[in-house]
Amino acid sequence: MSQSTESQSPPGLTDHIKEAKKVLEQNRVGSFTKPAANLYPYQWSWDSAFIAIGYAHYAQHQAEKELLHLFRSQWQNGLVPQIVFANEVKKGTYFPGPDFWQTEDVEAAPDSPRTSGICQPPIHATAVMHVLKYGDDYERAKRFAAEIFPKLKAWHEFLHRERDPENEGLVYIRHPWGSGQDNSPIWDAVLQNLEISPEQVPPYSRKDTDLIHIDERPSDDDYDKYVYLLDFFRQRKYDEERIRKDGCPFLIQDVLFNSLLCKADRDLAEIANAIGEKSKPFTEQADRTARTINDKLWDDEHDMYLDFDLNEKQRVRADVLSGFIPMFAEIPGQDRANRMFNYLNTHCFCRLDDDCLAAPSYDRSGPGYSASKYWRGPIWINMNWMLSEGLQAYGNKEYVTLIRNSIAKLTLKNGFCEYFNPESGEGHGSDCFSWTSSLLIDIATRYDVETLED
Ligand code: 9WN
Repeated sequence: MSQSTESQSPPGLTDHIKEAKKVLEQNRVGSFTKPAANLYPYQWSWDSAFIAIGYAHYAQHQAEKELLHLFRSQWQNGLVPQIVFANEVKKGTYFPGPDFWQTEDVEAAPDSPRTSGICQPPIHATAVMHVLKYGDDYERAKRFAAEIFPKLKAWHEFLHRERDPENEGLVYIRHPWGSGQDNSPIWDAVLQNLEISPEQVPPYSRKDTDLIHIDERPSDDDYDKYVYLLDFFRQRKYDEERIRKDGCPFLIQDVLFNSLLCKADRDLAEIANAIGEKSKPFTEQADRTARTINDKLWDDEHDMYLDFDLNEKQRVRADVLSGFIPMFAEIPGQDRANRMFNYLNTHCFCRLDDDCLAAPSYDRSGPGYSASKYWRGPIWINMNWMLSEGLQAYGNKEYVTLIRNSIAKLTLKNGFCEYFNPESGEGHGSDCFSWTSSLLIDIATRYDVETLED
């Protein structure tokens, strides 16, 4: 049973979808798809979920393989690692590679392939739901859902058990990489307050700046802090309780991560219904997370949701696009959604009446905004994909169309880049980026989007 609402794509777009499929094919390594050929040569957790969302429309088996490959490396405690390394990739290609993470001494971690020791936002149940909805063989999709269900359940249980010590309904992340938005201004204050001396940073050498100009990537100072945190975890053998008790300096309840968990718990409830399992525990958990996000993370002064720093015991002021993502999980009521929309629909992000591209990752008037620097302004396709799905639920049709057309225009003009300059549309970071391609496929398949001729 396919519920795909295949739209009649305008000619330019049909070829463009073909190009997007080519990117995924080129980035595929056996059972998984790399985010990008050179910059990211392994399997990344949330990338694979976004990639499966595209595959669901035309290569259901590939979507299933992608997710099953990731969950094959799930830790025994339920953690789904941010990176699954591949034994075939030449050592030293990416930093930090498997030897740096040292997970071989951790009982819960798999021996081969090795993995990193943090995790990324839990959008996997949402991707599985996409396969159930849009895959062309529903019976097969149900068998796949039944196979992956216990693994998804263990993943969500890990997060609620290990990352929510006060049992509040909100989980924490302990590294900027855990948010998926590595270089976001959200982390500025926390990282600035983290004072470390050079001898506290183990020797390392960056690889990312061999490929991408440093101006677009995090600073060396930030990288030292990323590495310091990583070392803090590996010294404690990734034991969550020890990490907390020993005063982990980065403990954040992140809006994006928790919104995606809430959405994923709702999707897990739907998956449970489809395969005859109990759905109530997941619905209850999602309701609890939604309530706490509304009570604790909503900022009445700034009309958006903000992260909460557990060490400083306060919200972190950074007006980033992810502050609107609770709409993706339908967490805010209509009134809050309207207030967020009124802010989004200003020059700070992109105003419907201006001829702009929607939507930058950070308020244009925010301190340190940059149109080309990683997570500090550029347009990311995954964030806008989630935002457009969320806005649609609240009836902001025109803006949803603006976002979807921006995605089509940006990728048609500039290729399937990792991120885009919101002023010029120029592509940045890696080219041939997998989730940019897969989400274009999803949008162009499900909705009518315009071509470049405007
Ligand atoms: C670290 C792979 C990943 C994405 C993240 C993005 C970037 C890695 C890096 O690339 O992060 O995880 O080396 O900068 O920020 O969202 O999953 O595409």
